[in-house]
Amino acid sequence: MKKKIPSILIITLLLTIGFAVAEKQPVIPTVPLSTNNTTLQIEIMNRDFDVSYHFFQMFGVHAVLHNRGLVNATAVHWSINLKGGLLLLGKKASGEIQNMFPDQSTIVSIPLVIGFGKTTITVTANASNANTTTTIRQGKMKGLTVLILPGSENAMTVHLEQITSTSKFKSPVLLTNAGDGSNRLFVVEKTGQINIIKNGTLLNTPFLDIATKLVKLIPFYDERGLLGLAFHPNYTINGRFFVYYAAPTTTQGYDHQNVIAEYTVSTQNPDVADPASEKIIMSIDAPEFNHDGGQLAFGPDGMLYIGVGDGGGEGDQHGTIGNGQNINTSLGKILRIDVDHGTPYAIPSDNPFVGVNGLDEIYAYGFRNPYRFSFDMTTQQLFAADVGQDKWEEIDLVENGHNYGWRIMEGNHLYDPALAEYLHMNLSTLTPPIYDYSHYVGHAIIGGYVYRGTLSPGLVGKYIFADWSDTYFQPRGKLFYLEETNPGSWQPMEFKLQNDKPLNLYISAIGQDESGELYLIAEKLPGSVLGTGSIWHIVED
Ligand SMILES: [Ca+2]
Repeated sequence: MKKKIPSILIITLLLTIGFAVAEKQPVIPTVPLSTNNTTLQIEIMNRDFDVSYHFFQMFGVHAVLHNRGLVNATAVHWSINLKGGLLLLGKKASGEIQNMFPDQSTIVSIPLVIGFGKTTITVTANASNANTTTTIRQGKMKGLTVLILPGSENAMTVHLEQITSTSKFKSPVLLTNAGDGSNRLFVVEKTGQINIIKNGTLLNTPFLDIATKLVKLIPFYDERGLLGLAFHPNYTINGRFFVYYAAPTTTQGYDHQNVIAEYTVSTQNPDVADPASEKIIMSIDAPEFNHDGGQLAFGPDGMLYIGVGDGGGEGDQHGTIGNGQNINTSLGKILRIDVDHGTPYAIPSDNPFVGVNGLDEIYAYGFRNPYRFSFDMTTQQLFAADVGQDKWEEIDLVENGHNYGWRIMEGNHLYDPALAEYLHMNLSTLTPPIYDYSHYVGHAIIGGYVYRGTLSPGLVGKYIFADWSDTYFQPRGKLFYLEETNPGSWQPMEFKLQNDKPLNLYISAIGQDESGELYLIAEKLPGSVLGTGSIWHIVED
């Protein structure tokens, strides 16, 4: 080394050895953190102010190493290599971390990359007590920045075909069907409208507009509004359907109430509902504006399932034990009711808390914000996506009476283990997610569906889901799938997209039509000020 300028020397040194930043205090886990066989997990991610607040981490290439095993990983050797494109600076970096605690995340980087064009990023890590793990992703270099392109290595490729490209939806949150053979798509806008797309055309008159019943929404970002719609399994005969929306409340100390209401279709026109037919089924006071859940779905048992958030704020701090673990509140639950009996409903006799302490409506508990869930049309399994707090997003296979852990757990990770102690609860009684991913990958999981359509045979049996965006400030939604490669073993993949183009959209939902085809519901800007919402058919390449 004969460099005479010290700063050049430092930069050269950094580029050669890279650096690693520990981001998390060690915790001692008492439950398995992961079903992964390997201990080390690598995620290559986009960095920006939103994640790091470190200006210089906007540049370069960054990966998070995660120790998902139950023991310390020692002598963790890592390397990052870039190949391809016009690369002027920052080809590789490597380093060693002496010790990684279970559940510890550490960011490793090539701090400065200067280049243009597509590049292949290979990150490898091994430890004295863990096998070599490699993750490969494609990136696009634009001078000082490197954008990670969609798609895991060896992932399937899909393309998106826009439906009614001229229409601009305001905060679309849901797309569903009536199951009546009409093949109409029902698109719900958070602002209170249910629209119909019939034979590819958006009808001028909404099916239903309940804007006047809603709380006043915050224009730029709100989690409240019209969030849920489900048609009765015998809709063709009885014309009944159900909605979930945020209405004002008069209860002291609460922000709004989430209302589950029944409507019926007009007797004259199948494309409009009868606005005067409303029957309130249930009202749930919510203390904060956020974490509203909102999914409604009829199960294969004919019961109505309802996703209710934990009441909002952050960290589930309402009440002495929060709401997720409080079996005497609807908040933080998936409820199950029988809307064909009773007034206004009956309780299915096999709900877990019938005849014992606990709210009879509860089907499963320990959720933070089960914003979207669905039943597999074939296996009838209930897949729920629970939006996480600050670190982990999760997918749960929901079963009668199970406890999914929030706020003791966030994904597979301890969040408030003291609460388990306080409740004298053994952590082994909690049901872990089938998959979780960190906030380095995305910020809010958007639950989807198991594909059971016919136009994309390669997608059959895969659970297709999304993430809203990996940053609040840019529309960087991602589309994923989860495949059960062996019983109980779920393999996650991010879809590759045709032409390698990032979506440049915030994803707000996945929708399903009568034949099992799936749709992406997304917007360019969150909020209801501008109508930037669009709908895309997801098609295998
Ligand atoms: Ca009870």
